[in-house]
Amino acid sequence: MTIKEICSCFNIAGKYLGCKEIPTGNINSTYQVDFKDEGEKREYIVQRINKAVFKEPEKVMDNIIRVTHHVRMNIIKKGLSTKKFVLRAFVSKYDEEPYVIDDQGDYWRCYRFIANSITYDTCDDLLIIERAGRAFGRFQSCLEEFDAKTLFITIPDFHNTKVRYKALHDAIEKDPLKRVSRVIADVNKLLLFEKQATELQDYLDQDKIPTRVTHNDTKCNNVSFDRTTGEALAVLDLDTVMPGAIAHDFGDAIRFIANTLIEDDPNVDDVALDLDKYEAFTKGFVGELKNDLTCMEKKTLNLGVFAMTVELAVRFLTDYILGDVYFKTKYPGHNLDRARNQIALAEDIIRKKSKMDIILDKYL
Ligand code: GN1
Ligand code: MG
Repeated sequence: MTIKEICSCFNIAGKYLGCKEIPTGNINSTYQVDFKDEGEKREYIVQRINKAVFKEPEKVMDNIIRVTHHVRMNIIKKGLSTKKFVLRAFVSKYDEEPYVIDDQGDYWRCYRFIANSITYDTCDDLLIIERAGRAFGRFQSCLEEFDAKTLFITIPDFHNTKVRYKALHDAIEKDPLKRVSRVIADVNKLLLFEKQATELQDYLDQDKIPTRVTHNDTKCNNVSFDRTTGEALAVLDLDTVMPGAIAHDFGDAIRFIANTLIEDDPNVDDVALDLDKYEAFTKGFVGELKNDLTCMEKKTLNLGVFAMTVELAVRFLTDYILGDVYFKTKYPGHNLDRARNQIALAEDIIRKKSKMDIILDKYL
């Protein structure tokens, strides 16, 4: 089905004008769609959910609908605009489900595009970074009373770093494309990190840190900003909202936003953790949440930065070894570049750990 035909199945008012693909995500296919209604242009985001990754898209959408409903109620309580601060998913004309299934059995969904908003794949503006931190913190605090146990686990063990390491070991064992010999040095570095990077999972397994509703994909391009005022608006990409640890969200955000380079830049010698960016995000995120955090959660935030960076390195390298079957790639070796970039970042995080601790303490 064409994007126009998909759109015609959703309850969208007005006339379809056209669409363009947004190539940033590594998993789903995303299109920005224009409509004209009552003389005004209105924009929507239409996405095909990757079924190889999300095996049960209905459950992904069920989580999203319930979480956005809960966030919406809290946004109203805070006196903020629900059109700006929370995603709204459209339902099908035919059965009112928040998705449409096409003739190939693929699931599509449609969100309202937040008017006059923009997202940043990279960002050097410390105020924007601080606001991104505040937005993820606010998202978290809006979901404080939401019972994490009621969410579907749409990708089991998503941030279980131990399970991610197990998958790497299995991939090395299988070595289906004979790629392992090319990445021995990278594998060895990851093995050195394994004990420390899986410590956070130990704390979760032993209930030393609480399981909360977490976003689980806190890249800065998952926050929308007002183009004119620079204000942080809604948190986007709620596919992986599931039970998790706050340190996952903090760590994932820092590994992405405070990297001096974008996560797939092959110039690994220039990869480093930018402490100013680290501080800006920490100020926003921790500033929003510190009164809600347990002592152990506070202690494990920086461990989360290391764990999430290593976990991504492990996931990218595993996918490289298996033949690039999970993440979308733009060229052969793309996953290997991503893995090496994250390994270099992890090495710098080890070097800067004590400086990060001093900065974090300032905001706790
Ligand atoms: C994937 O497609 P995107 O950018 O939303 C991945 C995340 C990774 C990220 C790395 C469901 O997210 O876990 O951190 O790529 N999402 C899934 O860029 O695996
Ligand atoms: Mg995502």
